[in-house]
Amino acid sequence: MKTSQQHHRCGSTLVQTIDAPLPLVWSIIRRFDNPQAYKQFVKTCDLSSGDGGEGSIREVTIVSGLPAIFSRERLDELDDESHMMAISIIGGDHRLVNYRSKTKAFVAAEEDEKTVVVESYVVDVPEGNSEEETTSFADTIVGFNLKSLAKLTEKMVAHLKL
Ligand code: A8S
Repeated sequence: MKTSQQHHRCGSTLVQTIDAPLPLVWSIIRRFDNPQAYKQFVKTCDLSSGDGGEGSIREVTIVSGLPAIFSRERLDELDDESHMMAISIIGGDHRLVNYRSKTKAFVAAEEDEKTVVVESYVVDVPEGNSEEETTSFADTIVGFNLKSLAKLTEKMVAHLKL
């Protein structure tokens, strides 16, 4: 008898310190309906279910040059008290199958005006790929997104201070 297929999973955690206050950074992160505010690989985003709260589903299209055209994603949790959101990727023409992420924002220790964002994810390792290939691909995208979130919110702070 054939052994049941092993569900190979992998994941990692990325940390970004941002020179902007938590309420501002969180106000950008929490907009499940507007990831293109800082995610540069997102071309368009439309909600196909919900109003941006828990349980909402978004249909994301990806800029050209990447190995994917679209992604369907669900907002599993949105907690404005603990500044945490959890998202699942539930469809699309890409290889990040069963991708789930958790993003949490904190006030930096002893730095009231700084924010630390911690993003973790787990995902299936696709047939024919190694764990290392899978995490390095996802880490690159998540890392870009966090850098771009930092750049945007730091620029907003600079403008607010003018
Ligand atoms: C996020 C995280 C990731 C998004 C990946 C990892 C993705 O949007 C891109 C390319 C892909 O091949 C997969 O927080 C997918 O958005 C940029 C379309 C899901």
